[in-house]
Amino acid sequence: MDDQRAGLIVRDLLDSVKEVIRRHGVTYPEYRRAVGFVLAAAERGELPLLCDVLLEATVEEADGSGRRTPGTTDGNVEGPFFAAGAPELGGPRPDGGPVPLPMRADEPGEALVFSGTVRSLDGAAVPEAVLDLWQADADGRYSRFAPGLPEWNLRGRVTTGADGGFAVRTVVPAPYDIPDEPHTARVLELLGTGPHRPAHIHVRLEAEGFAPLTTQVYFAGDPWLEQDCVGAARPSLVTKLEAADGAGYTCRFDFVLAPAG
Ligand code: MBD
Ligand code: FE
Repeated sequence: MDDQRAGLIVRDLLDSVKEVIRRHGVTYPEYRRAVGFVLAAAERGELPLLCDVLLEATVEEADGSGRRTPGTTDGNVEGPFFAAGAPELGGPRPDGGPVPLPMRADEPGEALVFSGTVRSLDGAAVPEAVLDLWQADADGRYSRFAPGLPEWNLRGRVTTGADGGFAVRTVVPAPYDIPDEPHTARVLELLGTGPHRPAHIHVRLEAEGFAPLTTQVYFAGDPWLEQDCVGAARPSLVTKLEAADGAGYTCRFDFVLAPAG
């Protein structure tokens, strides 16, 4: 971004904020309190969460990169919990079984096999596509951000096979709540938005010759799909949890990538 564009945006942003200050006759104590609120949120490390919850879905919409091509999978917000460098889990197993995401021996929650394909717009399989997956555990916690979880718990990179297929074994993620993040929760309370996100699995997809895709997969019937505090959940990204023979669930999602450039 060049300085001219940055200057334009900063000027417009300030004009909007000043207009609100004037319209409401904001008082000195209110102003000091607002500055203190932002400072305290920053000191607690909440700013990435707060900004993503309040603004990222709008940025994703306005930017629109990677989801302009009709017929390709919609993008979705990355959120504050991506971590680069997740373990490489490789391609499909010779026996066709799902590749387990790193998890605890006694990982809580319902077992889930998440599988699908990666294809191009013409329906051709995309082999060697890399899916970088990350999700909350059954308590709604993300490793590397919540204390007490193994570093890469429920995070990993898998590669599609010759038929464009992938399959991972994980657990059903819990809807994400924001109860332990007081500043973000407070803003959502003031807005009258609940502190909930529908359960979801994040994915960053990369394949040679294709535009990278950052998106999320949601589950039908989730009570928070219509009240996502981030405003990001989309019907096109909803899949269905099916009870598996034996125990747990399966779900499928077929991704369609746009050509690079
Ligand atoms: C999340 O888990 C998330 O995915 C987003 C976008 C914002 C807050 C929490
Ligand atoms: Fe998330």
